[in-house]
Amino acid sequence: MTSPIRTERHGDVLVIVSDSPPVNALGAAVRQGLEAGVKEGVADASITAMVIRCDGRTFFAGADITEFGKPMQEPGLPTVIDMIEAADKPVVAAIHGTALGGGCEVALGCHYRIAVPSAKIGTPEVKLGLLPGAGGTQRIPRIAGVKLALEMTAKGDPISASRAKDAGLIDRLAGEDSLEADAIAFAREVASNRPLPRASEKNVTPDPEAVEAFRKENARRFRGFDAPAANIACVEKAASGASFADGIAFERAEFMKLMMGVQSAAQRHIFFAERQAAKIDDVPADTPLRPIKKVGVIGAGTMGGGISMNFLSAGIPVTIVEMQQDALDRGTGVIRKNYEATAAKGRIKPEAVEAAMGALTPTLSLDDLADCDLVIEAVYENMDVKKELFGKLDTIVKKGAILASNTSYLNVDEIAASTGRPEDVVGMHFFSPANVMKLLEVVRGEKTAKDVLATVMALAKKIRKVAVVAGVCHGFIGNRMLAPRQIEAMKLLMEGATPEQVDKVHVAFGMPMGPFQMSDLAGVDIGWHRDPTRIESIRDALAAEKRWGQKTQAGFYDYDERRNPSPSPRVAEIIEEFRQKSGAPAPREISDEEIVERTLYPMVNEGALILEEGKAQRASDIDVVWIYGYGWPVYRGGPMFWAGTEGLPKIVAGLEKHGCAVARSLKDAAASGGRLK
Ligand code: T1G
Repeated sequence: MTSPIRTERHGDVLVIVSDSPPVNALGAAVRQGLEAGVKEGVADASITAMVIRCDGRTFFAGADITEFGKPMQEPGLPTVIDMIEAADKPVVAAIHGTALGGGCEVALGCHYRIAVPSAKIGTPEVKLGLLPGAGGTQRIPRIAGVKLALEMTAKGDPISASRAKDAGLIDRLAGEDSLEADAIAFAREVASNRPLPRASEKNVTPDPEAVEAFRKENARRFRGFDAPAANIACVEKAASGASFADGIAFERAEFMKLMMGVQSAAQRHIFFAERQAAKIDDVPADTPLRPIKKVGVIGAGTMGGGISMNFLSAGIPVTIVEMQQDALDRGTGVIRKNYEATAAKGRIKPEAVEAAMGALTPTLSLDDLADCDLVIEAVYENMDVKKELFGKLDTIVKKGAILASNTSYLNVDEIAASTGRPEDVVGMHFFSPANVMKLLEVVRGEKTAKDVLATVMALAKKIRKVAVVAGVCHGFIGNRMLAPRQIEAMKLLMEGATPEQVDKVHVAFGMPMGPFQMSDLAGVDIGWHRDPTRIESIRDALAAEKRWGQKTQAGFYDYDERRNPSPSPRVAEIIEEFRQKSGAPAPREISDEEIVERTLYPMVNEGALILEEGKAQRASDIDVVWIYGYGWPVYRGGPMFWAGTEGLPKIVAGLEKHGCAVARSLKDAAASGGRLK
């Protein structure tokens, strides 16, 4: 097999080139080729300097994550990097694209770094539950100081080439289209520099205050994660006066601990699961896409406004329709306010606000949607309303346009049947707030055309959503699994648990909030029959007293004017009244373990049923839904991955203990020692 690495001589400069699509990951062949290339340059007396660069879209984007968990083939990345740094001739890293993880570490092992202005460098290992394991935690602080090293390693976000240059991580900026030539010229310029600058030989300026401050200000963000603390500890070690060798030994030990841990396995699982979710097994990757140049959104409420923003922010014009002028004005006003708030935080430029608002066309007439390539309805969640609307759209919108419903539960096939073009109908279920939440459930109707699906999946990536294909069933994937969780949570109240106890267990598990906090946020009155005299559940009793959640400063909790929750004595009374009225047994002590078994295990069971019915393509898709739609802790890998780490036999036993009908596939997988696929 030919090596992905070749060497090219440019006079007295040897250029070592990696050509290993898709991202020049530093797999064994690349490492072996790099090592051979540098050795060639060192051994050749006619070579005065070397350049390392990559073909394709990016400089090395990191270690090859697919190799993790397998026996490591020599040479290891640290060995290659140390060899580069120890070379007695200058080695220049020529960076484009994203020099990430091990890629960043290779660059830092080089004596000099040159990058195109559009390049980014970073150490995102923490997002995989890891840390830079090839010297990054020791070299970055030696070059750029403790503060930036903490930001880069413990948060994992890449920085721009210009910021990297200001910090000394990049020595020079190249022309956007002349990287190789500029790198060769730069190599010639430094060829006779001695001593060669080696990051490992620099000292770190201690900054204990910065470390403590960083820990404090990120405590909430890092809650539950192992990797951030390990990254901080490695940078702290580098700044402790320890030798580079001791720092490396510490880094290696911390890296191995993380690599062997469940959290990193979970986060690596999600890394690949998210990319796998973008693939539809029976839709070829080269399916021609329908061009989407103009989008129509019907409904300018919270959802319609948020949905519109996704497209406006991606530079796609939106025509937004409402029935009444005041609702339309309110809706467009909220969109502007959201953009202005983002600009005020410096996250977008003021001119981006005007560009987005300039691409928004408000109207009261559906006829103005005639030339849209995609129309998304976000109107009242009622089947009759949606069927009537789609019937009208069928007569207005041009042929070939995609008609999408943002419904979160309803039958997309039934909606499609109200048009003469069911093949053009699809569900696009955004999660509130639609301009923030990354998940998009793409609901595939019986007749939805393959190019419609391919188009929507590609569009999702363009508007920076994580899309997962769901089949038509009540609640699709996410909300369908939410249902048994909420039902069991309500039953637990009848049996003696309190809302705050159930929520506390979920928050301790790593969820952003528990079932009752979520109800109060979304609205206790969502889906309520609105008849205060008809009280058939605890929820009805709350809704009847206008305890609709945060919006009425009372729901399962009481709220002060700043929406801070506190346990509600009135809710405790309501539960007690309801318990007595329904003749339920006296309340009992309920363990946290039982709360997990009763509320999380049924979600796994529902996920197994979803897979049995073919309403999700794969178990990992279900994990992606829950990570990006509901904030399931990524370090637990999603409900289905977590079930595997819990042990399927334990899940099945827990479900049976509480009288839950266990899905056949779950039972079989538990019995065979397999897993849900
Ligand atoms: N290893 C293996 N495959 C990778 C990969 C990697 N590092 N990065 C991407 N891929 C695959 C990906 O699965 C997909 O495959 C294809 O490349 C395109 O990716 C020792 C231990 C670089 C910003 O964490 O952030 O170095 O689906 O769809 O949107 O300290 O990929 O086509 O078959 O994401 O243009 C650290 C992870 C590793 C970077 C490009 N590095 N990658 O984004 O394309 S750990 C990372 C990314 C490490 C060292 C440590 C992104 C990207 P397929 P894509 P993209």
